[in-house]
Amino acid sequence: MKIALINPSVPRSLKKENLGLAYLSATLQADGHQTRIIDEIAGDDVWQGIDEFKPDIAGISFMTMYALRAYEIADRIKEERGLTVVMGGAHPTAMPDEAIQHGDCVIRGEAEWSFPQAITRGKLEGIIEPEVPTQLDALPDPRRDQLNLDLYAAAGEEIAGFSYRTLGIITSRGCPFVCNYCINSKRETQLRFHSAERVVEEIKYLVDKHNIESIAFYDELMATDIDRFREICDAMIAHDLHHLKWECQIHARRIRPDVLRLMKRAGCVQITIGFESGSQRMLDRMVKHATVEQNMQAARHIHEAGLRVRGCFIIGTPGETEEDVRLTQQFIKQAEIDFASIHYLTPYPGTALFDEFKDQIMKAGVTWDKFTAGDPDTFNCNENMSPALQKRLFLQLSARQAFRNYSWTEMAKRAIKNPRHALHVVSNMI
Ligand code: B12
Ligand code: SF4
Repeated sequence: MKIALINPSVPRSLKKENLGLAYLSATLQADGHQTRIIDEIAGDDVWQGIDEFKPDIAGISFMTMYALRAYEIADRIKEERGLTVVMGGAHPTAMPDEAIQHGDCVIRGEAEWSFPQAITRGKLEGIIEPEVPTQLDALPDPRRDQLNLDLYAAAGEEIAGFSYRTLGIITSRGCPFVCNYCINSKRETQLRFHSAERVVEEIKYLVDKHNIESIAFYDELMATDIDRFREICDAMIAHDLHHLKWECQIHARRIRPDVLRLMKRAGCVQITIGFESGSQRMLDRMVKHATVEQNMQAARHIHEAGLRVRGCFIIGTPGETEEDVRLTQQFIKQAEIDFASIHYLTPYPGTALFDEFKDQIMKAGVTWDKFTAGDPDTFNCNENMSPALQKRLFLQLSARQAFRNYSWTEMAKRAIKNPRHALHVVSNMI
């Protein structure tokens, strides 16, 4: 069979490669199918791609913010080309009954084994529960060569004022924590890992073929298995890959000074932590399983190891007040966060938070394209602060951080790209 794997794009798409499709392509090909990734984010035209490749099946991948575009593509493919349409990714997994209205089949969760199996059984219809891969190393190497990786590498990543040619890698799947705004609050799958050997092979491929200067670990959380994480760091040093600059996401409770020192030797420059709030009441409401003190201590240890701290913070948690936001601001200052990313709380489908507000969200008639975590009007879960107040607090926090977060050149680039937003930020600083 010929299968087109489609990655839709929307105006707010980030230029980051969809590795899920590259993984799927690999197992489909191993089963004897022909595949092509049609990637709108990389500038591919879906209709031209379909006309050239002439697939039997169109697979579409999307998270919530891409759902409207994905449905538009799916409806047109069914109407005009009459192909079998299969959908997967975070949004169809969370909202299968909605997605199935636009296609023949939804495969929920990780579909490397289930997609080819469903084709073999001739059963590409309805909602399919996946057979989740248990051994990640048993999966063939993702078909990165079907993605325009040079374009993605060139889009780069800015760390500490420098922009590096960067590509991503996934070394593990799953997370042991259950934060209520994250899909792991409802996910039942186990934590699984690629071996350090496999990770190093993939990194070497990206260095040799795409000349990367930096690697982005797309894992939900690194260092969940400290021994394996040490093995990865040791292997990067042993294979001379520690010239790569990298950052990764770690939970505050998994920060250990000895591991931080090893990470620095292996090329790590920055660690991202979802601190989320400076108020213990809010951390408990989010089910963060961390205390403000643990968060503060994690930041201290990271700085002591000579690494930078990127902190993620959320505004708009149910019950949050202006005083809680002030505590967050105080935390950012006291912990000397090097780069603060501020987001509005967004109840993504597939999370415990979404379930809590589901009826109101559906009644409010929100549109999925707003689910970017950058829009205070998406849906307000907070009873104490209006969207307008949240926006003001968001801009104040962001503006105070701007000079720490970005180099002058990066700020100038951003101001040229979006002058109205720049003016807005500056006016909030005054
Ligand atoms: C890496 C990652 C990113 C990366 C790269 C994204 C990318 N291009 O793939 C970056 C950092 C850029 C990113 C950004 C965002 N992300 Co993100 N991200 C992840 C993360 C941690 C891992 C994704 C991943 O690579 N998994 C491994 C691969 C193998 O799995 P996969 O991509 O899901 O693909 C598998 C299945 O989904 C399925 N599948 C996928 N496509 C298809 C298609 C078909 C036809 C079939 C049958 C199956 C199928 O099979 C694949 C193979 O197993 C997930 C968490 C998670 N567990 O999914 C969040 C996650 C996907 N992200 C999320 C969000 C919200 C975002 C942002 C909107 C938030 C933000 N502001 O930061 C932005 C938006 C980016 C943009 N503007 O384009 C949410 C999505 C929730 C939702 N309902 O939409 C998740 C689930 C995290 C969460 N909050 O719980 N993200
Ligand atoms: S620690 Fe991160 S990945 Fe894990 S449940 Fe919380 S938000 Fe999700």
